[in-house]
Amino acid sequence: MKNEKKKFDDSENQKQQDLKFNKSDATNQFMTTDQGLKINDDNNSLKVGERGPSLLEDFILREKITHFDHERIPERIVHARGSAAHGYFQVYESMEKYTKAGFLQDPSIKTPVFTRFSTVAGFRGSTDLARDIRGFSVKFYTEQGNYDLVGNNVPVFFIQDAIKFPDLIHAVKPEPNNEMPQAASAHDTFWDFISLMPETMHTIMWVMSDRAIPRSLRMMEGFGVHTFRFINKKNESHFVKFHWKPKLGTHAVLWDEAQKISGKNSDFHRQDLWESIENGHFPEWELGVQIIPDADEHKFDFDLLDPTKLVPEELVPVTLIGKMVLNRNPDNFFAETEQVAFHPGHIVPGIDFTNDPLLQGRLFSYTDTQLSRLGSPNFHEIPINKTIAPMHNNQRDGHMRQEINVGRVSYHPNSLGGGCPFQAKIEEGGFSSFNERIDAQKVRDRSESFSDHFSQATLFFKSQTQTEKNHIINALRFELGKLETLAIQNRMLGLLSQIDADLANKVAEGLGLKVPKSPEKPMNHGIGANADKQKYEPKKVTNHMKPSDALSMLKNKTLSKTIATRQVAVICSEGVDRAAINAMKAALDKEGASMKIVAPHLGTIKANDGSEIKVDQSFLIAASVLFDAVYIPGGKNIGFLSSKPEVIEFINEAYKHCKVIGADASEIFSETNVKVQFDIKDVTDGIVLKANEADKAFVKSFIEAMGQHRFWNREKAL
Ligand code: HDD
Repeated sequence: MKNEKKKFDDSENQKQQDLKFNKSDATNQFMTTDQGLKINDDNNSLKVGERGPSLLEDFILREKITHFDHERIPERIVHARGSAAHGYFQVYESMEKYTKAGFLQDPSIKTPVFTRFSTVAGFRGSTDLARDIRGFSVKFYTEQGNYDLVGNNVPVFFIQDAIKFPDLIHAVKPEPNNEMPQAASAHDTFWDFISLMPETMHTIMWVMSDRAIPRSLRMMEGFGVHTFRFINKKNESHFVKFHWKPKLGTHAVLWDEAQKISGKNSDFHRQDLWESIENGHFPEWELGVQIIPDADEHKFDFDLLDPTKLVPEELVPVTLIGKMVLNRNPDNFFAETEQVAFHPGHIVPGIDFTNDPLLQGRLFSYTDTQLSRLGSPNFHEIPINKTIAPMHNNQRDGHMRQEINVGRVSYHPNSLGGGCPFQAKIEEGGFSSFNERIDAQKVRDRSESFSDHFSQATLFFKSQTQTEKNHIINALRFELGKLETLAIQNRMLGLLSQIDADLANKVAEGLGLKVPKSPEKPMNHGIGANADKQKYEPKKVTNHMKPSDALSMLKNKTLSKTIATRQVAVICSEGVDRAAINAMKAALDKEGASMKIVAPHLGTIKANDGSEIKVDQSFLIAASVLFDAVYIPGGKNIGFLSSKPEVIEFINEAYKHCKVIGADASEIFSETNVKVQFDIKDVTDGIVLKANEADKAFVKSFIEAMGQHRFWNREKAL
């Protein structure tokens, strides 16, 4: 049996080989039917005469149309909209002290991964920029079998028990009578459910924050959410929380921007991921772990098994243990991104579950959903899902079975097959569940340690900067403002008042309502009919948690000053200063950022030195929301551009969204909302002006300002 174990010296290549085996490339090939028959005419069906009816006999037509009719499979019930890429994971140093997981031992091994990002609520064709949690699923093709880390870009979840998942999803999906709204939580059914389930409050704070509208999939954190276990060779267990930290920092857009991007380019995130990989800017994340000794399980004010809670990084620091690089786009969206099947139950020795009741329910749901989506228990044979580890068992047959199992033995134990396939001892890599002792009564209940629904919601809100708080308040004003039912708005205000009085008052002000003096007690709805109501009374356990900088995107700016892969719109017309464009381009290239020439028409424009400049986008196509910064070079074009309504709108919008705007001449702003401060050294408002033609510091100041990303002082106080 030992001979069976293949050696994977370079396992990244191994997965690529596996996929290649199934790849089809039609270059220089004849067109054939599915049976390999060469096709002579793919443009006309078989008819009785040129103008006559088609013949049933036309097996070529029937085969083609039949296949077409069955091209669609059911989309994922949640996380239907997704984008994915291949890459690898590499551990920095052996984690053997904590886990025996093979892929976490050897820094020289690159484990192939396939990573899929998604939104939760929208259909497969919905916009990327919906306000929503993002899925962050990583399939590690390890030599011990597939390991899937199926997480989100938010470290907590709405509900505590999987039995409420169908309710949550029914509530957030488009309403069933009229299938509206698409990919949006701003409607009555969602907030009806939320307002009756106080346990959702912590996650609601995250979803109302800018985390729910990322600038790029490459600029999001990821979280395993649940507490898992690491198990080492000595069978010792440690609790572990997983984090993905993006090298480009965590960034978001504004809600006004998100809505406009959805109209201008609903594939904004998908395209951004695709193009950055095509251009060789491979997105990278570091894998972080918070490790908690088993003995400390009950040391916290919250329950480690409660998925609505996070472990503040200030209490247990995140240790970075490896990196993931995404360096290859899929060849075929359907075959890979659509057919990939993740499952939190795909684990390897060295990693194990905890009794988090949400995780326990997930362990059932994912295989079940693949059966209806991919249509067969053989979904593991689809190339993207296939393990690179040797795979042998006695499972047989089923729809679309690919494997041809030889021999007469398909049972265990057997003597006719020499006892094969063998069971593996633990030392041989056999999986064995952590033997946690459990001694309890069978109950349909929840632990009292799960009943603090507000402390961490408050912690999150309090940890934000004023700008971020304002965005949360406005998000709630938007979402609740769209509701038709006053009672739901009032219930929500009641719940918000338990999180933070200022938050509740400001949201109420925006809704033209008052925070109720004695909020309705929603837990009377969200518990079992015979439950002890006293026990379920939501508690606010602690106020002693200090604000956590790690929870704020603006305070927690590790490595985020980079402007790599950021896009600058360069607004031009005839007579533009070529040298100015060249200088900016050289500086941006050096930083890994890029520019697009935006002009009144496509084709080319003539620069001041008579040379031709290729236009990337016309004013009709471009919009400031699709860029990170704007630059208006000098030359004869300034006079023409400064009165153009499209240019004024472009600049005003970039200004409103607090983006960096650079210009060679202040006249460009004459008709815009931009307030130019004439102290050119001062770029605290993100407006960077060239002092004169010889101003060498200008480009540098522009790049530095871009590193600050947004200038929030332009936003008005609420
Ligand atoms: Fe789930 C898909 C993440 C709770 C049931 N889930 C899905 C995906 C992600 C998550 C990222 C998309 C996978 C992909 O890209 O194909 N889900 C989570 C997280 C949860 C969570 C982080 C809580 C911590 N999920 C959850 C519960 C249930 C499900 C409680 C059911 C009881 N999730 C599913 C599913 C999906 C799914 C219905 C839909 C498509 C799929 O699995 O393959 O089984």
